[in-house]
Formats: sequence, structure tokens, C-alpha cells
Amino acid sequence: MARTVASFCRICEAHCGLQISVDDDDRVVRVRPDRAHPVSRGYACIKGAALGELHHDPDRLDFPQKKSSKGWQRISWQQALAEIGAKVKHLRRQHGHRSIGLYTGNPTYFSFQNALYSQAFLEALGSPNLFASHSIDVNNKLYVATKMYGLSLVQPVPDFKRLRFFVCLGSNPVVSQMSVVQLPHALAALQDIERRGGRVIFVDPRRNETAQRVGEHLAIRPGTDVYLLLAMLHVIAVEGSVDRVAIDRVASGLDAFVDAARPFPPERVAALTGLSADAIRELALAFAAADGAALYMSTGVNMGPFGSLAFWVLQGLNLLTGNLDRRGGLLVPPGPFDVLKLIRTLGLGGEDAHRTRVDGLRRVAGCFPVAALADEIRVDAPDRIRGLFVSAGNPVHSVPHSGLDQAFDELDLLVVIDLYRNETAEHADYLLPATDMLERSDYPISWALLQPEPHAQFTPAVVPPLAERREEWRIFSDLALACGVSPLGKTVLNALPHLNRLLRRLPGHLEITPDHLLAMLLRWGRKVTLEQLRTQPRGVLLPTTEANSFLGRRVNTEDGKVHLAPAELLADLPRLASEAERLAAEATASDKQLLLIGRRERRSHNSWLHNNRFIRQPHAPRAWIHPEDAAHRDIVEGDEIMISSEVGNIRLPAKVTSDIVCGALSVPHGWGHRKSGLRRAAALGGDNVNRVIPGGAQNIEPISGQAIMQAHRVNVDLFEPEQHPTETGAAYRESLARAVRAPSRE
Ligand SMILES: Nc1nc2c(c(=O)[nH]1)N[C@H]1C(S)=C(S)[C@@H](COP(=O)(O)OP(=O)(O)OC[C@H]3O[C@@H](n4cnc5c(=O)[nH]c(N)nc54)[C@H](O)[C@@H]3O)O[C@H]1N2
Ligand SMILES: Nc1nc2c(c(=O)[nH]1)N[C@H]1C(S)=C(S)[C@@H](COP(=O)(O)OP(=O)(O)OC[C@H]3O[C@@H](n4cnc5c(=O)[nH]c(N)nc54)[C@H](O)[C@@H]3O)O[C@H]1N2
Ligand code: SF4
Ligand SMILES: [Mo]
Repeated sequence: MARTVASFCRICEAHCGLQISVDDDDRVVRVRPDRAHPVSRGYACIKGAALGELHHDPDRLDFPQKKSSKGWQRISWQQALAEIGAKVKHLRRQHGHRSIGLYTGNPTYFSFQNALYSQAFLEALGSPNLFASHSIDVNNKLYVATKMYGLSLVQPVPDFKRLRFFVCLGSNPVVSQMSVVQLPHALAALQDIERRGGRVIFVDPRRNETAQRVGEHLAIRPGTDVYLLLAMLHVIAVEGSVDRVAIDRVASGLDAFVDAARPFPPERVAALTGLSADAIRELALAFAAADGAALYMSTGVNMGPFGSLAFWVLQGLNLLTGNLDRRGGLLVPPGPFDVLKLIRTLGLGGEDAHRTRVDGLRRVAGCFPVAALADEIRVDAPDRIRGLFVSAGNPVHSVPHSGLDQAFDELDLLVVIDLYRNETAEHADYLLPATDMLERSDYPISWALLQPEPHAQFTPAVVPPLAERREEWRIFSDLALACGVSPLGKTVLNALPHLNRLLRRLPGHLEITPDHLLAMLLRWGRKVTLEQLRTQPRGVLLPTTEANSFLGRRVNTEDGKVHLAPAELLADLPRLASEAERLAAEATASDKQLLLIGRRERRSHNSWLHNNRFIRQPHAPRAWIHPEDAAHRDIVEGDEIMISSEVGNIRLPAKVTSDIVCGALSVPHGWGHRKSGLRRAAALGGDNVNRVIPGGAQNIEPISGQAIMQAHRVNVDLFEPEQHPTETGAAYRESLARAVRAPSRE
């Protein structure tokens, strides 16, 4: 029956409300922003509008497939489950529980059922070998929150509606809608701050697309934000003074925290960051004086060489200036039920004793750094990883030069659960087709603590699954049964004692769906029930977060105080001095390498929406280079340039622009689909920037395991085909020519 229903997008944190129109044959004919949605209020980006095309894309995986000598062959679910189950049983028997691993990619955390059932599956198999995309994204934030607040998911969110001073480091909200905070239509929210007479300041080596439309811009040298933040701390707490009594009441370690800033007065930091000492001082003083302010940082800094130190100083500055736990500053929403308690009970988000075999790396928020995965597959140990499941991820493409493509070929079993045959799937033995977000029910639980405007919404599946696609909860439950273990794992069952009791009383064959679990969790929270959410498809607003509801009350450290001087962070401080010396020397050197940085684009989402015909990405992106750096290398707009590092090289057309600082080069990730089942994406050309970014466990931030992906030194030259005769594939040149001809829509 033709119908239009309210649902919401789950591609990014914003979770925009959508109106989805479906015809008599269950074809999704139109997806529009929902004006009546209480939080997104009619905002959605082109990716959300493209969900219908995602659902009907002819390149989607529709059936289980098995790789054979003749290529991919369609098989039945029954065969796939039986063969995978037998293989896993054999590997565990021969080599132990640790021989099985799981990588969960970014879309996992946008699916209640995938997040829950995939991790429960691995736990049921008795293996700690869980790897997740957050170690190539935000591990620094998760680690620092564990150290300062006792749990990884305590990530104070700016109170955008009341803020008067917002400093945004390394984020481009117009394009990304930010990260680790739920803010649909970020541009409007930021413009409102200015309209209220407040200030918005972007710190970015690029005058990014947001800074072009709102606020002020400080053009910083890549990888140096930590020095800027320390200089701000210097101005505020070394040169100035803070309310010691108030701080000591809720936090410990103030002196050691402030001491970290002593070596970094603005005058010294000016030479490192490329900002003037006056600008740094003005920023610090204005921030401290503002009536309601927030410092926020995202991937531009997370992925840099000092992501953890930077986030630590940033959190401390928010607290020292009295902006943490106040209206108009930053708040810690409690969620629809006690999410922190649940996480604590599940053992996620704190610290555990598991370590990787090779480098002894710790898990952060329950997961090992994916940069270590290739080593854990190749290590000469009896229980090295031999069987791997990859769910909603594309690590071969998204992890810096990782050796994963070769390591995956050494596995005895690789199973990929995805919407597409992506680059990782090319190395798999089995492909299992998952449902997309229109084909499954959902509640955005991973983001429940990250809502400046607390809100609860549930969506049932909008359409039935096409072909033989299956929901992840069912895939993981069936896999568990085929492997001879219980579908929900011990931790989930123990965390929900009433569920455990219920299960024992139920006849054995009855299934517990994600909706059952959700109903139980919401009932426990007593704020809203699933029945209510079913009748209000746009969800309900939850009470606004109270000021003074976090500090001294919900901080999860042993003494209930915020830890301002965790030993692990203090121990990382010496790295700052050696890098400062290197930066100072490079600032005066001639013939410089450029610092490679990333960016995102509106019509793109990591590595997975380039195939979408509705989005119509016109061409692969260009590398931004400053006119002086270009002139120095005889590069003009549209020229093909070669970017090379110690690990590889890539080629892209250049965009010459003074919107990027001299000395930096900006290239987005996720591109260069050549070997995959994404036919349209492959035709767009482009190259994968992760081929020039050094990877592996040597290139992670030492304490959090976050892969370092910003500010690597690269050589940049005009590409001259006659000097590289083997590099000129006809197809590549053709796509490049197309890219240069097409109008730039960046
Ligand atoms: N150089 C560089 N590298 C980066 C970044 C960068 O800035 N620079 N950014 C990093 C960041 S922030 C992230 S989050 C990672 C992402 O890294 P990954 O999560 O490993 O990769 P994605 O490209 O997001 O791929 C997601 C996959 O999930 C599939 N998928 C989508 N929805 C579903 C679903 O509902 N179910 C299932 N089973 N599959 C689904 C898609 O088809 C796609 O193949 O990349 C990181 N890599
Ligand atoms: N359209 C679109 N939206 C997305 C995504 C996407 O791929 N496309 N991905 C989603 C995901 S997984 C994530 S994690 C979020 C990320 O969201 P954001 O963190 O906002 O990511 P970006 O949009 O890449 O913005 C990062 C900015 O950091 C700047 N930068 C680079 N290096 C440095 C540096 O050293 N210092 C400073 N201060 N800035 C630097 C870049 O120039 C860029 O403008 O976006 C999400 N939303
Ligand atoms: S901003 Fe775009 S991708 Fe993100 S939730 Fe909204 S519609 Fe989806
Ligand atoms: Mo991300």
C-alpha cells in the first residue's frame, strides 16, 4: 500500500527526521526532510535524501556469496551459516578462542541491533579480539574520558542553544554535522550564536566551508593544536588565576595540570602554530571571560599526533573556566535510561586487562586499535587471529597503510557482512547481505548521551528487506547458533538479570529481538516506553539536561572527582618538547615537505556512498594546495600532482587556493575504488589517501591507540607521465581527465 511515513536517517550523528514515501510495490519513491521533526526541524542533507537509491542500488549485495575458483557464487543462507559455523568450530578447537576476531565499522554504531548483537557474538565466542573504527576516529576522546571521568562515553556536549562563545578546532560542521555530538543543521545553530551577539571561532589549517559562512577563522599549522590549547591554559591559569576552591571541590590534580602549560607561553607557541601571540592571548582571554563558552574539537585534531593531550587540555580548560556542567557551556545528558550504568555493567567504556599479542596494546572502549590488526593476524603464535568477521566496515580502505589487504589473504576465514562488495570484501571467503536502515527497526542508542537537545525516537522498518538481505541481529544470532554458542553472550544477559530470568522461563525456540531488549531498557529508564514511541514516530523530547547534574554526582572515577592529571597523560608530555624542536627547525627550512591533512565532503560519506546515483558525486576530489607551495613546484590549477611518502604515492588533480595555509595539503579519504563491486564509484576515479599515510602499530598515538592520520610529511610534485611510464593506466588518465573537466562542486 502506498504510504508516507516518518522515520530518521542513521548515516551520521545528526539523525535527521525524514518523510519516506513508498509505493504500492514497496518501492521507496521519495525521501524528504521532515519539517515536523522536533529536533532536526526540516533539515536533512543530500545523503539522507539518497536513502531510497541506497535501498534500490543494483550493486547492493542481495544474496549470500562464496568465493570459489570461478569467482563469487550465490549460495543459500543455510549453506553459508553451516559452512562458516563448521569452520569457526574447527578453528576454536584447534587454535583456541582468541583465533576468532571481529572488526566493527562506523555504521555499526548507528544501528542498535548491530552494535549489540555483533559484540555479543564475539563475546559468546570467548575472544577479546574486537577491533573497531573508533580507533581510526576518536580513540583519543574515549581514552581521555576514561581517564578523567571514569567512562569512555562521558563526552560533554556544548549547549548550543545558549552558548555565547564557541571555539571549534578541526571540524567542518557544514559538511560533517560534526562528530560525537548530535546537531542537525549545525550551520543554523552556529549562526544563531552570532545572532545572539556571541562569537564562533574556527581553528583549522583551511578556511573550511563552515568558516566561509559563519564566524572567525584562525589558520593554524597542521598538527599543532595541542600547543595552542596549552598556551590558552598558560594565559588563563599561569598568567591569570582560576577559582581553586570551586575546582578542588569537583576535581583533583589541578597543580600538575596547570604545570603542563608552563613551558608554552603564547610567544613560544606562536612560532609553532603560525598564529600570533596576540591572537592566542585574545582568544584565551575572551574564552575565559565569556558568559557561557565551549571549546570543541574533532577529527582534525583527534587524528593528529597529540589527539589525547589536546583533548585532555581542552576538557580541563572547559572545567577550569566553569563551563563544564552549566547551561550555556557544556552538559552531560543522562539519556533515556541510565546509559552509563548499563555501560559500566557491560564492562564497556572502562579499562580491562586484555592486551594485543604483539605490542601489548590496550583496549579502549572495549576494542583494540585496528592499526594492530595485521600484526595480530600475522604473529607467530598458536592462537593468532585466523578467522575474522567484518561488519559494516571497510578496513582495507579506511585504515592507513595497514598491510590488511595482504594479512586478510592469510586468514583461514574472512566473512564480510555489508551492503556492498567493498574493497575489504574482495579478500573475503563469504559475503553476507545486511539490511539497510529502511529495512530494520532502530533506536539511536549509541548517541543517547550526546544530545544537546535530549530526544528519544524509534523507527520500525519502513519496508521489508529486498531479496535475501537479513537484519544483523538475525545474522549474528544465527552465526552464534551455527558456531555452537549462545546468541547474546554472557555480558548482555548478566547485565539484564530480568532478561536472563525471562529467557530461562521461555520455551527454547523463542527469539529475543532487539525491539524486546529496547522495550526492556526503556521501561527500566521510566522516561518513555517503546509503546509510546511507536505511536509518536517523530519521537519525544526528553527533559533538558540540568546544570550541576554531573560534577560531584555522576563522575565515574573511584573518588567521584574529575581527574585533571592522569599519570598516563602526564607521561606523554615529553613528546611535546621533541616535536616542538622539529617544528621550529622546519619553520625556517627551505624546500619543505608539506603536511598532509584530511577533509570530508558533502556528497560523500567515508568510503561508502560514492556509488549512489541520487547523490551524483560529479568527480573524485582534488588536493588543496596553497598558491606559494604550488608556484614553488610549477603546479597550476587542475594539474595532476604526485603525493609521495615513505610508504607509497598517489595522484590527484590540484586545486590551488589561498583558503589553505602555506605548508599544508588537503586530501579527503575514502576515494579510489578500483577493486570492488561498486561500479559507479570505481568509474569516478580518485585515489586512496591511506596509501600514503604510514600505518601499523608504529604510527598510533602511544597512549590511546588512535591512528595518526593528520600532519604527515609528504613530498608533492607535478606529475610528469614521461618520468613514470609504468604509472599511466589508460583508465586512470581518462577518469582524471573527466575530473579536471568537470566543474568543481566542492
Ligand atoms: N585517511 C583517513 N582515513 C580515515 C578517516 C580520515 O579522516 N582520514 N576517517 C576515519 C573515520 S572518522 C572513520 S569513522 C572510518 C570509517 O571506517 P570504516 O567504518 O571501516 O569504513 P566505512 O567507509 O565507513 O565503511 C562502512 C561500510 O559499512 C557498510 N554499511 C553501511 N551501512 C551498513 C549497515 O547498516 N550494515 C552493514 N552490515 N553494513 C553497512 C558500507 O557499505 C561500507 O562498506 O574511516 C576512517 N579513515
Ligand atoms: N558529508 C560527510 N559527513 C560526514 C562524514 C563524511 O565522510 N561526509 N563522515 C562522518 C564521520 S565518520 C565523522 S568522524 C565526522 C567528522 O566530522 P569532522 O571532524 O567535522 O570532520 P571534517 O569535516 O573532515 O573536518 C575536519 C576539519 O579539520 C581540519 N584539519 C585537518 N588537520 C587539522 C589540524 O591539524 N588542526 C586543525 N585544527 N584542523 C585540522 C580539516 O581541514 C577539516 O576542515 O563526520 C561525519 N559526517
Ligand atoms: S546530516 Fe545527512 S547524513 Fe547526517 S543524519 Fe542528517 S540526512 Fe543523514
Ligand atoms: Mo568517523
